[in-house]
Amino acid sequence: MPDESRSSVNNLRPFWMPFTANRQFKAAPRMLVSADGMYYTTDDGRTVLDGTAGLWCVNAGHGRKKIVEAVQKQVAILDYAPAFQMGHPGAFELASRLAQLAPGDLNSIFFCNSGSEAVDTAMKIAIAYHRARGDGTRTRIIGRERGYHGVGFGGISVGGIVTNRKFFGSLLTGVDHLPHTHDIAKNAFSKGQPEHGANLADELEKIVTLHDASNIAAVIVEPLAGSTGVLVPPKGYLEKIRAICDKHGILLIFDEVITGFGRLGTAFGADKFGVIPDMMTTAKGITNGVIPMAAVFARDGIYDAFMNAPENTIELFHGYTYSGHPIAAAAGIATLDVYRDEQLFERAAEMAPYFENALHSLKGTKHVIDVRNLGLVGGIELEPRAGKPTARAFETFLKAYEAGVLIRTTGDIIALSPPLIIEKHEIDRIVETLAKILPTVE
Ligand code: PXG
Repeated sequence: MPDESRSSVNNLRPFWMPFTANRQFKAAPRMLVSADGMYYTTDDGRTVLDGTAGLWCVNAGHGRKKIVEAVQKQVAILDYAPAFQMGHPGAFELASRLAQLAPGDLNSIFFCNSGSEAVDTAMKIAIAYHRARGDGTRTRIIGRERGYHGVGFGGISVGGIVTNRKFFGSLLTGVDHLPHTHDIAKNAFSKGQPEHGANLADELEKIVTLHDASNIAAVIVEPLAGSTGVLVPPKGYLEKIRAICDKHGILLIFDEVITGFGRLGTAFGADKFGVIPDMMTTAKGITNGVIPMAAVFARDGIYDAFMNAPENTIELFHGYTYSGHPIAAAAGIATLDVYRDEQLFERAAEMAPYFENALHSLKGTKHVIDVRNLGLVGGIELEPRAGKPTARAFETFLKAYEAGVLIRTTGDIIALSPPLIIEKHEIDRIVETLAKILPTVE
């Protein structure tokens, strides 16, 4: 068998890598072996500036001592406690801390292990909530084109990415989709929220007319769509969605897996946009990416609706072996401490204008057809290479990595989401690297 490995100890064949061009990667691996602060180190000893906070999760930067120590301490004290019919203090403490951080009365926290699980959980809670109130025909869930809600069957069904859906059969029934809000013709090079597109929220009224409100449980949207290329909500759009949901008794779920924990310069996207949903799904930054964890936040009225069942009965038949895992809970508490002590959400807000100006300096650079941003999220859209969509962006990603800067690409869009500790000179380095590379890409 040919040796597919660059490293003498590892054969690269057995690991079926997620969302990866496996053969391309294994032919020329990009291997990260350590990380500290804003930087990764590769197996060939190079330093790479992390322009993406891992996968949008390492909001406080890498190797944070307080989080590392909390995990080390917890694993030695209580490695695991059953999640069903038993408890441990860490999960209650973290839930209380999260409830304090959340806007409005999003005070009930259901722990999961990934954003995908959080989405499934929120969808199930929405349907079961209506049923618990005697409104059992409300089962439909409305997502959005270009939405990303993870890869469970629930998430891909309400999500709007064709490649994530088309290989997987009939998906979940009873879903529908709002149109996406991306409109370069009207909104190209918008700084912050674009002017045009609030009217797209009116499409929800049409969907309600089609199915009737009595059949609709919830609407789920990312307040800012991350994975499909940084789609910032048009001014007034989320407010309209909220109003239409209220009018028809439909729950509004914000998928805050990316926008939660400071990414937009506030604790949650809900805070940034001043629109409070009925549930929020979160993950990633909840533990700074250190240990897998996710959480669904539900408003008081949702939790309370389940608490009318006879005592001693389980109110919600749902949960995971690792819901509120002790080590994840310890990581979560330490992470919230770091965010608070270093005022990282505020820091993100302070750094956002510099980030915005730096990114928009790429207007006029070869291939760039749009730049958009909010908080510490940036999207740079490239004109696709004729007949070869995604190739140009992927080549840019490879060249940036060679030049020591980690970016993400989705389709022909470069997505930037650096740790919230990023310094101005590091923002400059990312932008200068792109300015240098893009003209060299075919
Ligand atoms: N909802 C949203 C809004 C997400 O962004 C998920 C759910 C699913 O989370 P899990 O933990 O199941 O992966 C996500 C995940 C990227 C990228 O580069 C984005 C995600 C994951 C990996 C890569 O755009 N988002």
